[in-house]
Amino acid sequence: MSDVSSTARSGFRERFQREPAGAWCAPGRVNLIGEHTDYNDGFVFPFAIDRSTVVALAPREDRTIQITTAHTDDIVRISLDDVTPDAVSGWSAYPLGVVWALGEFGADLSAASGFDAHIDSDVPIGAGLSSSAAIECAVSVALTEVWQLGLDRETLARVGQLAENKAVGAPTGIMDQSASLLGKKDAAVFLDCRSLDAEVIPLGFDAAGLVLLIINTHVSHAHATGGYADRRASCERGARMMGVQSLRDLDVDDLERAREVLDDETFRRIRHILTENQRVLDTVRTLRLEGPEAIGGLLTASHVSMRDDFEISVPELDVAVDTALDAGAIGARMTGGGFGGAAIALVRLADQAAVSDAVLAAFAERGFETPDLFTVTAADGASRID
Ligand code: GAF
Repeated sequence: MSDVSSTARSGFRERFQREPAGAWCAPGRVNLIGEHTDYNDGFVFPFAIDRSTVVALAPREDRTIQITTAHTDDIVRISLDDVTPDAVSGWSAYPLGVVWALGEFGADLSAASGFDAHIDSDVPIGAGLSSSAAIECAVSVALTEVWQLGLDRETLARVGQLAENKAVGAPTGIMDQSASLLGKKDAAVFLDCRSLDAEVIPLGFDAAGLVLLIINTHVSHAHATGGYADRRASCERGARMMGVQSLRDLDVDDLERAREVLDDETFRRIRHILTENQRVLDTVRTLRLEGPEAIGGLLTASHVSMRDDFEISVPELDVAVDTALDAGAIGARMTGGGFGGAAIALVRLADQAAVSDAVLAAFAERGFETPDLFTVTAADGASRID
């Protein structure tokens, strides 16, 4: 993090030939459990990770916005008066989408200054660790302070989600931005996506001698296209056919009726959501009562449900999960929207090397691209960096 913090500032100086007014950071997230439940008004249990996006920013005297990133030589320049979802594209849709969305949430930008901003990040892109939410949240906390908007974090999560839905075009839920904004060190965020009530729950991994291993398969995924939107549509269709406003209005006791009312595919999609909501509740309860060693089976059951019922896994994720479990992980699952990205494995520190070696060997044996393996810890949410 400290590296990105200093490279974001030095990148700003190089690109804009002046000092930034400040730097703001927002973490990526890993979802421990509760997948595709957020846009169904359900429960999720993600945590902010120790990998962040940093935006170094300074206001301007005029209404021009200039944004650069460490990942390209582009400089995107636009007037504050011209920022709409249709006017933005590519990587700049994330920060500029936030500018537009702040206005949609009541921020009065009629007298706001333009700004120069430089973005740097050590959240891996395309790994299912929410590099996009990290950009949105870093920009929204920066502009909230610089423009003195006084918006709370729940609103900023909605701002990021709106930017993603309308400017980027991905029909995603509220989980990623909530984790990035509300995360706390060594804890996960238990979020009710209907009420947006959030509770921070200590994980206790370190004290239990556990680590959370990320296995980035490098299989790329994009939520603005294909499978993600298709799964969301299935859930909405299932809710309509069951006569409820959202799948949150159902629980596992409704599965028998769902089996009668729904076609087989829609039934399996809905079974994933209803059982996943229950697994989130069970994970939170188990963590509290028995500690993190006891949640492994729930993580693995979540993977099986995503593989067989929701059908959003890919062979690389299945091999990562199965191999990690065979090599001693106490639980493992794909994380994020699916169709690629990363798996997580909850592993005893003493087994970390054996699990990593086994996964690398299994990927090599099948001719899969070599995965990246690294651990993450739960970190604080978005903030200004002093
Ligand atoms: C992606 C989305 F952005 C989230 O809103 C969530 O739906 C997740 O996929 C699946 O749980 O990260």
